Amino acid sequence: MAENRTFTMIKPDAVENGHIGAILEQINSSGFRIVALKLTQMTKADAEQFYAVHNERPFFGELVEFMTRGPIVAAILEKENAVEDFRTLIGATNPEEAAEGTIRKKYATSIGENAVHGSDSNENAAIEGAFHFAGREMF
Ligand code: FUP
Repeated sequence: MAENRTFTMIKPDAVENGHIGAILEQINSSGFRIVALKLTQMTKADAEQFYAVHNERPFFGELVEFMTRGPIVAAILEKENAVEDFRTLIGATNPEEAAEGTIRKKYATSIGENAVHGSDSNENAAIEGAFHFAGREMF
């Protein structure tokens, strides 16, 4: 995947709370182009693989439970400096520490249920995008 792309998920909490439209609008109006997009639901095995880096952490079980409890919106986004700029747009992992106006500040309810995911490196953006999308689903 190109270096100007990142991967995001609108997580089950934000989908349940009706925030898909508002979050996509904020992403678009912040200069990101949607390259791939779908409503989907992760299986337990999917979530365990996606978050394998966290599998020793105390919150791993809850994280897998949460991420599989309902549909998510998966998307690949394109913009110059996409990974870093998208992390700025979503704000800190813990919404209490997230800057005013960020997506997590506005829509997240807790550190565990924090509304959106954003890749933390170009390498992980490529891995995570390929996890959710086939080549012919990316534009
Ligand atoms: P981020 O890169 O901001 O998504 O944060 P991390 O990769 O550190 O964490 C991934 C997910 O694990 C978070 F979105 C929510 C969950 N998590 C917790 O539930 N508790 C924590 O203390 C840290 C992370």
